[in-house]
Amino acid sequence: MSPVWERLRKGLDRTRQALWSPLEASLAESRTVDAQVIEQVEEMLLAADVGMEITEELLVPLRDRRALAFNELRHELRTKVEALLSPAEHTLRQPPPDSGPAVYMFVGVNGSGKTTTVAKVGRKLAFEGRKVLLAAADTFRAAAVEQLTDLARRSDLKLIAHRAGADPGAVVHDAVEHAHTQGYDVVLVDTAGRLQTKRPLMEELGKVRRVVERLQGRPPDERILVVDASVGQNAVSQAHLFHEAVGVTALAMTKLDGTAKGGAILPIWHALHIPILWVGVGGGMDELEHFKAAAYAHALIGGEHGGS
Ligand SMILES: Nc1nc2c(ncn2[C@@H]2O[C@H](COP(=O)(O)OP(=O)(O)OP(=O)(O)O)[C@@H](O)[C@H]2O)c(=O)[nH]1
Ligand SMILES: [Mg+2]
Repeated sequence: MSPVWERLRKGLDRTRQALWSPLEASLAESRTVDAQVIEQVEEMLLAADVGMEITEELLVPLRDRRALAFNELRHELRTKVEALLSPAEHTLRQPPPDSGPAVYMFVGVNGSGKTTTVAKVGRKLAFEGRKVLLAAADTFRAAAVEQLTDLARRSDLKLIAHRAGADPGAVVHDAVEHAHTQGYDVVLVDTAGRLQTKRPLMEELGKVRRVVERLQGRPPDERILVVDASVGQNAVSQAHLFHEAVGVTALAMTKLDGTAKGGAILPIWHALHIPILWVGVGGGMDELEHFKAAAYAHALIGGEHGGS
């Protein structure tokens, strides 16, 4: 059993339990699936925020099956979820050789997990042997700069920061130049997430993108939208908003551990077709996993590998 799957499974405990525990009573009586069980599965998938369209897509082929055992139902669902999501798997886009550092920009609404994810990703990449520089381009609050500074120090990562209130574009300018002269492989850019002042934020993000473009001759190699999984399908409107500003190229879904709505990844992928890089399964610095459709399907649907 893969440790990634284990950790993801633990992260999705709440979603999976909410999904299956109400069914246990009916299933104790009968091991084959009838229309009533399918109806219950439908309700549970909807409650996990899988959405009407995908729920139907998952269940329609199962409705007419005769004498379907519960384990087979799970197996079918798991296979289907995996098939739907495998095109969403993605690995970080690398710049061509000798074209300067890879720059990855993280955007998203307030509290979605940007700063934490930047630090987690920084650790992962450093662990893989890459020379990583963080850019504290959320200069909106002093606390934001302090938070990233603290996370960087604890993970032994280098950081470029200016004082609070400084121009985020200037921070990123310094960071990318520093990365060039000092031979860093990767620059991870943390940005502000306040939406109350929506227009200035979006302009600010557009400017950060342009600063990178000017220095590198190309925009940030990934513009990663960080989404709190517990917002469920609201993620779709968030994505449209940020897409306009920076052209989102990938997603990181955080806090899958803190929600019973972990099924939302399915309708989000279906609506946006933005690939998914990582899923966050806890606040700890190592609690970020590469998104793998098979691991996610197992974690969501359970069964095999040790039951629900
Ligand atoms: N349980 C859990 N908590 C997470 C995860 N990712 C982030 N958090 C927590 O979510 C909270 C907000 O995370 P931040 O990284 O500060 O979010 P942010 O998007 O930078 O927030 P702003 O800078 O205010 O916009 C923190 O308490 C994190 O520890 C996750 O995958 N699981
Ligand atoms: Mg932050």
